[in-house]
Amino acid sequence: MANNKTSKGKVAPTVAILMGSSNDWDVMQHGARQLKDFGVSYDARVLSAHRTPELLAEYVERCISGGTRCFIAGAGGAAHLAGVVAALTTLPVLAVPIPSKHLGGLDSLLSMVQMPKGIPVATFAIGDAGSANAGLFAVAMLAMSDEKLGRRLQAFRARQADVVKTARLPDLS
Ligand code: RP5
Repeated sequence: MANNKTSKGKVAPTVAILMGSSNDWDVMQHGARQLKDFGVSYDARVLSAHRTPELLAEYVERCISGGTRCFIAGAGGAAHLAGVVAALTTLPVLAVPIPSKHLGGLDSLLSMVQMPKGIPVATFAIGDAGSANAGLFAVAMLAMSDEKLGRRLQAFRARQADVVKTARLPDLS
């Protein structure tokens, strides 16, 4: 698992992926996978807004001073991790609601998407798709100032279009 390791050995990752529990990794790995596939350096790390608030603040500060461009934060339940990170930085914070045991992640989604006016977090879909899309959105933001990355993103989209164009449905028997 890519936990607590900075890919490509940089001082600060281009994208910092945070999650409230190691149990969130099953979902959060999908965003990490997108970043890895696009060659974007990332650091995936377990830090909790309520269990380790000081460590979280220290880490966010290290990322900011090291040149990190955005944060992806995944959490479940009363999911305040993304909001707390956003309170500590003006860098973009992308929020991934983790499916929860009792409410299926609706609690996580509402906790993230209902941030009070003034401290935004960009909230994605619950679960794997949201995590992957947060990774792809981070790539899209970075591609605004990186032509090569932009071309790779366009090629990725073209491959998806090809799958649809060549889709064949089975005949009825
Ligand atoms: C949050 O509480 C985590 O993001 C996790 O999704 C949820 C449950 O945590 P665990 O009990 O699985 O560690 O802090």
